[in-house]
Amino acid sequence: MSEQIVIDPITRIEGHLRIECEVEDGHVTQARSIGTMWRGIETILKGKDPREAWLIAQRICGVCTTVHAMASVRSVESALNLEVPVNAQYIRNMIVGAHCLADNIIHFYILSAVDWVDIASAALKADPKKASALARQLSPWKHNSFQEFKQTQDKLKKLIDSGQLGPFSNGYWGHPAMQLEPEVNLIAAVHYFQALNYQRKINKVVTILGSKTPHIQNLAVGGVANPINLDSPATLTMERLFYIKTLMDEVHDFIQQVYMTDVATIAALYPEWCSYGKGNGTFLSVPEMPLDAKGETFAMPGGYITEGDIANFRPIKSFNDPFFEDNVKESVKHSFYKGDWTRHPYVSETVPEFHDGTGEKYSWVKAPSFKNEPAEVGPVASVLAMNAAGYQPAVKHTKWMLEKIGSVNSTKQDMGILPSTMGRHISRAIRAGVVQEAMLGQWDALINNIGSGDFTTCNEVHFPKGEQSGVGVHEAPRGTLSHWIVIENGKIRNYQAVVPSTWLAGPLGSNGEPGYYERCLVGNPMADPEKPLEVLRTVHSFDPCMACAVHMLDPKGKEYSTVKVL
Ligand code: NFE
Ligand code: MG
Repeated sequence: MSEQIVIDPITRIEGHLRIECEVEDGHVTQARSIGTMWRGIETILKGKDPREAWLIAQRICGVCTTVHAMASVRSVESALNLEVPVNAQYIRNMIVGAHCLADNIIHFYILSAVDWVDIASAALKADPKKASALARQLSPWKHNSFQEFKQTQDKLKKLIDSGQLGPFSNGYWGHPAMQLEPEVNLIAAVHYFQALNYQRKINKVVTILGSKTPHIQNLAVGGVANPINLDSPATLTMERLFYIKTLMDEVHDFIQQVYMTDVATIAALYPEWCSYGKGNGTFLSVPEMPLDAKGETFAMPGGYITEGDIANFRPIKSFNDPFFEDNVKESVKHSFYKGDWTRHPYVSETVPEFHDGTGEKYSWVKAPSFKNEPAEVGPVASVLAMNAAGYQPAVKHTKWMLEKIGSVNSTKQDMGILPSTMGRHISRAIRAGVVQEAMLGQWDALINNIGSGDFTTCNEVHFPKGEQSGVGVHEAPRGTLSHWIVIENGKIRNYQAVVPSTWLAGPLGSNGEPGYYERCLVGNPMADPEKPLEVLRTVHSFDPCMACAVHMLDPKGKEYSTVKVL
């Protein structure tokens, strides 16, 4: 017998997402992903000065706050063929890296670990002595002491006794799909609280370089607005740069000894989740952390993979690689926008037209495609591409994670597990290892370049008469982000953002192919349709951000649905 399940809203994500599933014999047979909110930022940008686009565009989201700023300045730079001083690239790259690590830490511990980790079991059943000993066996992390474990467990018990569970309210505690031993649950709970501290530390790097976060203030089309002056305290002094280095070093240990270790351990103990949630085998990522003024060499490679085989890797070589620029399209056949078209972003439009959702159009999210096919963007795509390119830090961290998983559950693992629900967490952790190394490399490069006497941080901008178009790409924490700008006589004529969560949360495409969440939910088990934990696992593995995906509120504040917190 088939049953329909509706989860609306999905919680522990950014924004408003509704998932509808058909369930038969304990498995999902069909799913629909529905973005229930529109914001219209692309429309606001029309007619503005391209130099201020990034300040508006980064308001698309307050989670991936820096990424739209980056993609936006890069789109204008691409349209104008404007070079960016290497100091500015290094400073931007450190912001990109630090933001990504903060985002990865928050996503795993705060937003998704509770899909796998039973907090009530950690509080009430775990032996803190055994848990601390196991944690020390798994990792050299210095904060795995018995005292730390005992204190955290006491704190959790107090929360439960008070009846006010705060962030742990309404979790699926005791759900049959929760499989971890109480001690492993306690390890993750201890690290949950530590994670709050480490995401703050790495976010300080973004704040110091960007002047504030969320929503940095230091970018400029053509570079950055941080003057480098070794004497003035108002600017990037050596003292500040060394403080940033200290913060990056502290977080370095947390990433490998805690985050990567915990993801590997939990992945090892849920092996079946390395086979649920697979996509169509098409992956798209772009290179990140440019190392030269033109954006032609990068610290981290990216590219396109088909048929799930890294032998089919086709690199995307530069910010202006026509292979990327020519092959991205968006369809609105199933989205709440006027018309029924599939267009390239330079000639695309965003004209809202709400339908009740019972017909062909059922979501505010558009459906992007690459070479006329949906593609998975995000950490799996990035990690596969970096391995395909033979990029050594990625090869090393991938090997480390796969071996760690194998050492916990005594199996031999290969990269085939990555495109899956659990594989997205594994890939995000691998990528975090790569990002933190690359970020430290950017710090060295900046110090060396300043040492050679180059203090330049911004190039001048001139807008020629006539029309220019450009794409700004960025490999954001949730995947490939691109901003597409058409400039006419110095003003924005068209602006389109094609965003990671648009690639993933989109509805059916123009040929009827399912969107990525829709595709990956099919086949998921469901032990108890009243408590659809397994659906949350797969949806959360993508780290949805609906503000990014749809970039409005009904101006009359009309109620579309009622909310029940799960
Ligand atoms: Ni609002 Fe985002 C990231 C972008 S969307 S979080 O990362 O771009 O997927
Ligand atoms: Mg868009």
